[in-house]
Amino acid sequence: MTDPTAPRPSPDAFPDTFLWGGATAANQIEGAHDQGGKGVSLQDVLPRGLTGPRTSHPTPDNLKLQGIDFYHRYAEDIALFAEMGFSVFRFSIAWSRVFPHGDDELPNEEGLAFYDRVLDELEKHGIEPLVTISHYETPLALAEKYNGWTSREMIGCYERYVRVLFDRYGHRVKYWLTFNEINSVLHAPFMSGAITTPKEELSRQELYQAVHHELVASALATKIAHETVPDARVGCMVLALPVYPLTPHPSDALAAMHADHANLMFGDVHVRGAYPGYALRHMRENGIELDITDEDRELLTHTVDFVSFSYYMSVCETADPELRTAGEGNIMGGVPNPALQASEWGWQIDPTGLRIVLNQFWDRWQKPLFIVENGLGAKDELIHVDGRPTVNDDYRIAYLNDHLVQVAEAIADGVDVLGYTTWGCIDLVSASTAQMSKRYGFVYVDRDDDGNGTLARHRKKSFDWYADVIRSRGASLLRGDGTP
Ligand code: BGP
Repeated sequence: MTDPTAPRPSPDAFPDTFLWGGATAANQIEGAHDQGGKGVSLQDVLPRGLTGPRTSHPTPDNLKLQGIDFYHRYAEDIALFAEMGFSVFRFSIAWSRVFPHGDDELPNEEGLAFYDRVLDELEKHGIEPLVTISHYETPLALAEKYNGWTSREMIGCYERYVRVLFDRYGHRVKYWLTFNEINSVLHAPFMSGAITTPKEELSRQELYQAVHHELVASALATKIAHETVPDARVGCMVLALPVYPLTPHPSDALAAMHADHANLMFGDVHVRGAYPGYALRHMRENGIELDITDEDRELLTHTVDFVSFSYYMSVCETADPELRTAGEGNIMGGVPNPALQASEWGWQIDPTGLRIVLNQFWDRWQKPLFIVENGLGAKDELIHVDGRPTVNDDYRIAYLNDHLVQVAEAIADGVDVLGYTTWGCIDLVSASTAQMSKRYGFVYVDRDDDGNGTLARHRKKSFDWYADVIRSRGASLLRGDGTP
């Protein structure tokens, strides 16, 4: 919980220009997996997310095939976001809707037209789009043909895709994110990097070469945007994970630094335009020899305009192998923190960590920061109040409230924060477990883990709470002692 004795941020902590909203990803909401000329994405063969094996083809038990049917209900959903007062909505474009196989000769017009309609609707409500170009949904054909990002061929496929997006939507979309949680490829090579080689057989050499190809592709997208879309602002997107030493022992502090470096490298390359010394040393000492061309080096100098990130939890690290038990449900590894509580899915809740990471990123990069994912996955119970279906999700309100208080603290610390989009502003299919029951939304969607339900939308208690926060520009947030 927030420390009630801490100095208070100024009441004007959130500037007028602060963007308030929510975030989603195509594969977790759209459904319509075989409509509008869409090709198969790697999510279509992951019926259990990261918790089970992939299948050879899409199977009916995969909830993402129908998602929450945003493909047909986007207008209703966007109207609900507008009702809460969103000034920004983060969504991703499904690469396989635009290029069904990833390397088709021509883009799929029907797929492009769908996103025109989504943008029309956002424009109608005055909501700024924030578009993720690639969010864990690479066309499956590219994974199978090239072994995903291990192959340099992927850079060319991605380039053709982004050129089509900038050309089509550049005049309507200002904020672009190149890859969702780009650093997660180190831990989830198939979902994040479309790499079909099983994780245990994948060499460090291949993995880091894949990382390099993604970093070059990301820089290339930034370069193209800057050349062709004058108003575009391009950001990288990293999974932020503050790492604390498990004990005050210097060897634990060093272990924490190394774990931190593995993640920070991605932002360092995106912001500084070259690999940092500690990364070069890591590669040297692990026998990793990257194939880097002169052209790659030049491309990497095209750096991002801002840094965006997801934040759900912090972890601890230790040099003691006996204490190195992996955190439950946490794909990024690390050791659980004995001082923190965890969500029902084992993700440790640490609002202060958000302030810490905002300060760390700002001190390190001096680039505007955008929190593009944060939220609590929890089981909700649908009840009726005055005959209206709703959810009393005080636990979600408490989680978001405490994290936003820490954002205000960071802004008072002098950190430049562009905005905040809560993850899964409407219930959606979970990425890690592919469940519906791991809910994040302000809006309840009537669908269960077996795929049953009417897909009807219901406002939760947090819906009104968030509307108040936005309307009051954060003044309605409560501190740990219950005071505004
Ligand atoms: C991030 C992903 C999202 C999202 C979120 C919550 O890692 O970018 O796609 O799903 O985590 O995770 P989950 O859905 O597994 O609860």
